[in-house]
Amino acid sequence: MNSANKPVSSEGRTYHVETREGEVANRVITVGDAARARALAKHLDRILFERASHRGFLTITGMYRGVPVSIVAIGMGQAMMDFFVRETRMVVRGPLTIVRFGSCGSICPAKIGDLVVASSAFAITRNFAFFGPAPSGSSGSNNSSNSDGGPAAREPYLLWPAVPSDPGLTQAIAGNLRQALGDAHVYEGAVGNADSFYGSQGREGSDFYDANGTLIRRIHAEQPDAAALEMESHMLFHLAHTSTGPAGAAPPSIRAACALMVYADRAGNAFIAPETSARMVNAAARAILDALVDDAPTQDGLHPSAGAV
Ligand code: R1P
Ligand code: URA
Repeated sequence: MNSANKPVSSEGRTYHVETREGEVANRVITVGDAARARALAKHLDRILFERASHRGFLTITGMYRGVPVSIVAIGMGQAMMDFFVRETRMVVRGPLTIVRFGSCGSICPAKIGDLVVASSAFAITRNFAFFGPAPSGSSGSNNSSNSDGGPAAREPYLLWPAVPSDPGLTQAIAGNLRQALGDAHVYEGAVGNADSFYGSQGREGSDFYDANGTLIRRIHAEQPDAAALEMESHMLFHLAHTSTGPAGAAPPSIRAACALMVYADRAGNAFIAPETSARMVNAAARAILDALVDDAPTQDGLHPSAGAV
């Protein structure tokens, strides 16, 4: 992207995440919620930089075992992951390693309190053409299959091919988590990145026509190793897979992995209690931080001004 396409402030900060060169480390853990970011940051030896942006991003940069690490809370959904990855890529020189530490609903034997490490991630998107209204001049209608909308309109949801995580980083994270939590509590599999918590994750309700009663069955049929559903991992893996910059670096310039705490057991309606999720973050924090600093062959481009918190 040429600089005209990079919206930055007069201070050189990206428009949405609000970081600039020297403030973000080459090793990053990204989470959904700011409280999780702060809980992880308690495991750092030292905090060098912190900024909450006007668009809901929180970046905390510090040192872990003598290595710079950033923790970035991004909120929810593919668009926020896209902002975060692209704007972070703009301000970090050299290779970038990103680990998502999120939460998910389990569609495998993993139970609330277990973790799922993503071997790959695929996208699940609502197929708007299916729901209509049909293009003018055709006879399709709302709340039924829009049969005039072409082949893509026949399914209410589109399942996109899985993109693998970085294998070395993924194995390092899975190995560390098994040591920390026990083999029985760590699962590996494909993660479905849905564009909604509701319709495209197969949650049925009567307020909207979602046509999703058989969606989870279809996911298992088309992606047999599917283990969990959430909302950001495929965008992360896709952008890592397509990363080319910065200039001079051999693509892909981003390596990515993802570990997810099971918050919902989709075989039933159970959802995690807040005290259990806080315990899980603390139990998994060092496993993930250690994998990130041990495994990633990245350079550290932190600028001394990052010390000015
Ligand atoms: C939905 O409740 C959110 O939780 C999951 C989903 O991906 C979505 O962002 O992850 P986080 O806990 O990391 O936000
Ligand atoms: N996050 C999701 O996206 N889905 C769940 O079921 C739980 C957490």
